[in-house]
Amino acid sequence: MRINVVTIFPEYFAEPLRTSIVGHAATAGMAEYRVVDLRDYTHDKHRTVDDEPFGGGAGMVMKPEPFFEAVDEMRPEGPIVLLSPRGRMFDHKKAVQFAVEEELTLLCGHYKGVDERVATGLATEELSIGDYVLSGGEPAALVVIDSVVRLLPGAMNDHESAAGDSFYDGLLAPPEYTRPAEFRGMEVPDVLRSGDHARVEAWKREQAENMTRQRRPELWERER
Ligand code: JA5
Repeated sequence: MRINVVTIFPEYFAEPLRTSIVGHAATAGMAEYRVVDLRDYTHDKHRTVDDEPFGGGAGMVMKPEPFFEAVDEMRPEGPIVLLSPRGRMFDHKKAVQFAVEEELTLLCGHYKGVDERVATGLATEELSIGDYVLSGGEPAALVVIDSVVRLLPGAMNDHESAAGDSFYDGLLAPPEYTRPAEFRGMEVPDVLRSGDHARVEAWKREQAENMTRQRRPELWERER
């Protein structure tokens, strides 16, 4: 899968895209990242990407032309996503949709926002990763990349495997423990050390259900 990113901070992506599962996917040829500098698609000496808003108001707005020219040159197939707090909420279902695409393009805004014509005339969808303000779309783009790339076939080894993740079957994952069996007075539940596989699986299921009901009632209702 090819993932394109348009940003005024290409360096923001360098280390994350070389690290962990996302980095391994590229090394192993399952993912290819193309990060382009929005300023390379400007035509003035100062490489200007923003301008004053029509109708006045504080702050600057990102100009449409560099985004359109960057995407024109990439000729991408598949979804073109503008990361924006106004977008529909990104979730695991959307990550699965993206993971079966051949190509995904992510547009990162900055300043007060992006000219609306980027949202309506260039992006195929607008997505948010949560109800909080970011200074730009870059952290959100990395979140989308991570959640999508780890789903690509072969991206994860058996230890990391996507099966059993929170959200894999719509429930939060049950608690996990490793050695030591007792640590600072806190004990690992006996059932997990019983060696009784059926009891262990029943306990995990029950824990996942209780955890989901208590912490994420809206997920629990969706599941039923
Ligand atoms: C802010 C100018 O989904 C959370 C997000 C917040 C935020 C995003 S995505 N983009 C921007 C932005 O601020 O471009």
